[in-house]
Amino acid sequence: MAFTLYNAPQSTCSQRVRFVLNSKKLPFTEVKLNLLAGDQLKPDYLKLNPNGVVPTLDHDGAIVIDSTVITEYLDEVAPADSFTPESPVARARMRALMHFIDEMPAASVRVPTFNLAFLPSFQAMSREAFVAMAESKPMRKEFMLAMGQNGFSQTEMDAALARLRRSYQRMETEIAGSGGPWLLGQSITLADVAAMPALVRMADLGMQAQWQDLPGVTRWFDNIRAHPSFTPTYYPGSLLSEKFPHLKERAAGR
Ligand SMILES: N[C@@H](CCC(=O)N[C@@H](CS)C(=O)NCC(=O)O)C(=O)O
Repeated sequence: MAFTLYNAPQSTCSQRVRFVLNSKKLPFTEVKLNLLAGDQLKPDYLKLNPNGVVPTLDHDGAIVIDSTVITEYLDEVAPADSFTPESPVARARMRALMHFIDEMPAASVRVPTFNLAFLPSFQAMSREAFVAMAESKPMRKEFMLAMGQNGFSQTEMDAALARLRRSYQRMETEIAGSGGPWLLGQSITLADVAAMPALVRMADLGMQAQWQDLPGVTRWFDNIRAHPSFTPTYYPGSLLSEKFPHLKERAAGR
């Protein structure tokens, strides 16, 4: 089986797929796209992924897109060390959680990410170049135009942070209900992998304190960072604070 992963080191969606590939010890060729330079919008890439986003998996010539779909696909074609529970009911719970995670924390984390990390790059562009870039994005045009070159408003930031906070609370409830330490109980599943990058991103943005009163989530976060696949997934250059030093200063409260 030959795998090529089109992705970006710092992309949260890509990190989910790298985690599963690494866990299953599936060798893969990594093609790194520069998202700020617009590699994901080039015609050849759009033929693979018409959404103009990463990740995209090429498995022996078969193209699979969307990170949650890719992780489920990998668990099907390489079922050893499964990330999917046995029973249909537990599988349904896992998939429902994955949908929740995509709609809530994974979507909401884009607001602080763009405001705190990417905005200076967009502010350096001319108005015309910014609008042209936004309009060329198949899925994120309105998101980019809503952010604009002044960034999301405080009201929009607060709303995103409130949605993230409710996501951590939901995780706490799931962990308590399943007995933990993972979302669905004793075994790590694709739902944990789906949630991982949003929390890593928020910690990288200096906002880990937002779940410090939630013991289940705090332990979950320690556990996923201690997982053997974490370090190969978050290889050097995978955190935004490595690329944007102003985030480190912010996280340090300077
Ligand atoms: N639902 C998609 C979302 C993919 C996505 O939003 N990818 C981001 C990086 S995490 C991206 O490529 N953004 C490029 C852009 O906004 O132009 C998935 O999970 O694969």
